[in-house]
Amino acid sequence: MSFYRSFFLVLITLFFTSTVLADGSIRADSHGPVGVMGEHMHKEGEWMFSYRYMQMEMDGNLEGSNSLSIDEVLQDYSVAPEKMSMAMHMLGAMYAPSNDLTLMVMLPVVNNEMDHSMEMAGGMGMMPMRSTFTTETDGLGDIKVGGLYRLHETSNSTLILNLSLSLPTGSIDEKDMTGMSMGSEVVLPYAMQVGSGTYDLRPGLTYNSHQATYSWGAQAIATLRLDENDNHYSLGDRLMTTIWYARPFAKSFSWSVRGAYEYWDDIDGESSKLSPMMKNMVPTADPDLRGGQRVDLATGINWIIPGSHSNRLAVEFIRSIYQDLNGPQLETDYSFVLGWQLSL
Ligand SMILES: [Cu+2]
Repeated sequence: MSFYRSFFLVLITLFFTSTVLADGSIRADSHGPVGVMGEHMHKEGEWMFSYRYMQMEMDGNLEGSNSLSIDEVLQDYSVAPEKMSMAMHMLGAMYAPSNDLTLMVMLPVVNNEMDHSMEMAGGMGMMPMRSTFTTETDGLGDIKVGGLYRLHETSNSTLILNLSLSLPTGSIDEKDMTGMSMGSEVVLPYAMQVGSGTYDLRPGLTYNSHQATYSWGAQAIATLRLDENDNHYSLGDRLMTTIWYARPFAKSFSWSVRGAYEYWDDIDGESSKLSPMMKNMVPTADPDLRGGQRVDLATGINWIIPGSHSNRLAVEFIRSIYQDLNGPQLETDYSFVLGWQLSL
């Protein structure tokens, strides 16, 4: 066999191999880690439906980056938040009317639970009395509608403009009994509400790069409150930035590592549904003790279910490694996200 002939055979083999790879095997890391949203686009005419379950666990109080014990919080307040668990079911749909534009809608259903310790002053010469109580809220959260616009593309990278609007569909009047409400239901502090009550603009940028053996991406999304809600406050603006690295393995899997930084402001205004005295009794009712910043590290796995290139399962575990909070404010320990995605 002549040199030219073998060279030609190798070229043809390479050509068909790369065609098969580009055509037949969609990589699991063609979508980012499941905790990142709006990070991939679709081809014209494609639909995607998704379900995500997200849970965040908060435990203990921080003032700045220093831990405060329950006893320390109770020196200044009669109620101290101890733990909070936030669960979210999120349904999503994506549709691409063209290769340059992907539309998306996200519908969250939220469940919040907060455990508190409470101290009531005892009578003359008596010890103060400690007790605990839990409040719970749930319901439809704020629906988000928006789009992803392709700003720039090369053979292995994409730059996306993210723009969505968060609608005030979630309630800001959620009530429950508290340890101090004498058996009646009262409107709960800010963190227990399931909605923001405001129209929020969410602009952002996402960059994706796909190489032969790995991929990486980065995203920054801001949440800007456009107005004041019916209870005369608006939650603080937020900035979320994240960067990730992913590698395919075992044909239909990929694993990822990700870092994230999030900053959020205090609340503007003060809820007209909370008694002004309440912020002296419990820190969660103080609009000036809601802001902070946090650094997270995450690791996850994406899996394309073999046999059907349109079905994906993914999981991501997120650990908070640094926080600086206007406190006393509850500290985030960890969260996780489970997701299922179906492309049509
Ligand atoms: Cu999608």
